[in-house]
Amino acid sequence: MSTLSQWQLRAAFAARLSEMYGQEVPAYTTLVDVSREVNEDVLRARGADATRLGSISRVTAERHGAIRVGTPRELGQVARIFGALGMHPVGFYDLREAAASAVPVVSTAFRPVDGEELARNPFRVFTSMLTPADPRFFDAELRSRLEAFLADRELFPPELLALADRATAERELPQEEAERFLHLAVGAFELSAEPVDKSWYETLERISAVAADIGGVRSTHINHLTPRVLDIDELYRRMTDRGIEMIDTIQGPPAWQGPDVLLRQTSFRALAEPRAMRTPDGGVISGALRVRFGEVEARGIALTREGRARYDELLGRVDEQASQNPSASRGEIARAVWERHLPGSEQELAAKGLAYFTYHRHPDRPRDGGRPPTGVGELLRQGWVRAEPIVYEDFLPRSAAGIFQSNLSGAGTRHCDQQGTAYDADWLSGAIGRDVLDPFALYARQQNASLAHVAHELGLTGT
Ligand code: OOG
Ligand code: NI
Repeated sequence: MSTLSQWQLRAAFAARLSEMYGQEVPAYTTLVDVSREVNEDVLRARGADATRLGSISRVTAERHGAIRVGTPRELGQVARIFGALGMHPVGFYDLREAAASAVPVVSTAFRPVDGEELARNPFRVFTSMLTPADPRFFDAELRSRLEAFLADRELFPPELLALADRATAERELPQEEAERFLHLAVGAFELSAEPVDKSWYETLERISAVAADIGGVRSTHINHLTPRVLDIDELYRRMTDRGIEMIDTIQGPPAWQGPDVLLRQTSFRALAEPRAMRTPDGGVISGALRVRFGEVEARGIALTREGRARYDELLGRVDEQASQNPSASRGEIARAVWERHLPGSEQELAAKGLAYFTYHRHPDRPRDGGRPPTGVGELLRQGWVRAEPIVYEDFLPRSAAGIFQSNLSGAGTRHCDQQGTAYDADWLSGAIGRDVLDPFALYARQQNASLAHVAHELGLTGT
C-alpha cells in the first residue's frame, strides 16, 4: 500500500490550505496570480541569476501562513500537528515590545530545518500565542475570564492529534490515514461559521483586536498565506495598478543596489467578511469582522549575528533621520543609509562575516601547484572557492509587528506603568515540550558543514 512521507504530507497540506484560502479570500488568489506573473517576468529578464536564492519551482510553491492560538496547551498541539509535517519551532519573537500599539502575543515559526527538506517544500507557519498573564494588557478579572474561556475550547479534534503523533512516530502515513489527517488539519484552520459572542468579542477588542481574534472565538483560523515573489517593488506597483489597496510601505530592508538580504514584506489590509454574531439577548444578527488579509514577501540572504546587529542599527539610523525629516521618503532615506553602511556585494558580505553562505571549491581553478590560503576572504578573492548565499528562512519581529499593526482597527490599550511578564525561547520550549531552535545556529551549521567539506577537498585540514 502506498504511503505519504512527512514532506509529502507537508507539501499536500500547504497546497490544500492554499486552495481553501483562495476560496475563502479571493483577493489572495489575485496576489498569487500577480506573484506568478512577476516571477515569470523576472526569470525571463534575469535568467539563472534570478534563482540564486531558490529554484523557480521552490519559489513558485513557497508560502508561509500565520495562525494565532491562546494557550501553551494549544501551542503544544500545534507543535504536534506541524511536527508530523516535519516542521519545527524556530526562533522566538516578542511582539509585545515591537509595536507602538498593543499586540499581546509571543511567537515562533514552525518550519523545516534541513537544507534538503527546505528544498523539497519550505512551508512555514508564523504562530503566535496570546499572553493573558501580561498585566499591561489584561487585569486580573479579564485574565481569569479569558483563561477560563480558552481552557474550555477545543481547537484540534483528538483524532487529528492522534494521526499527527502516528505520522511523527512512523515518519509517514498510509494513504487513507494521510487523507483523513489532511482533511482534519485543513478543516481546523478554516473560518468557523459558529456565531461570535458579540459582547465578549467587543470586550477583548477594547484591549486589542488581536486578543479578540484569538480569545473571542471558539476556533482558530489561518489569517493569511504569503506567496514569495522575486521582485516585490514590481509586485507592489502591479497590485496598486489593479486597484488593490496595499499598506503604504514595504517592511524590512529598502530597495537598494546591493544584494537582497533578509526579508521584505508587504500586505493588503484585512477585508470585512460577514460573520454571524450572538447578542446578549440570545439573538443572532449578521455582523462583519476584518481578520484575514493578504501578504507577499521577497527573501534574501540570511545575515549572521553581526550582520543582523548591523541591520538593527541601520533601522535605528533610518528612524532617526526619518523623524528629523518628516517630509522625506523613508524609502529614500533607508536606501541612502544602506548604501553608505552596508557592503554592496555578496563577496564583501561574505568576507566581512556579515551573511551566511555555503562554500564550494571552484571547479575550474587551475592547479598551479601553489598552496591555497587559509582564510575564507582570501580563498574567495583568489578564486579557490565560490560562495552560494543561504536564503533567510525566518521572520523579522519589527516587520511582523508592522504586519499585525496594519491590520488593527484601533490602537488598543496597554498600561505602560506595569511590568510585563517575561517570556523567552526557553520558556516557550518548556511550555510546548520541545526545543525552540535558534535560527543563527541552524544557518551557521550549514555554513560550517560546507567549510569543513571544502577545507578537506583543498587539503587544508590535517587529514
Ligand atoms: C502574524 C504577522 C507576522 C509575518 O510575515 O511577519 C507575519 C499574524 O498576523 O498573525 O506573518
Ligand atoms: Ni506573514
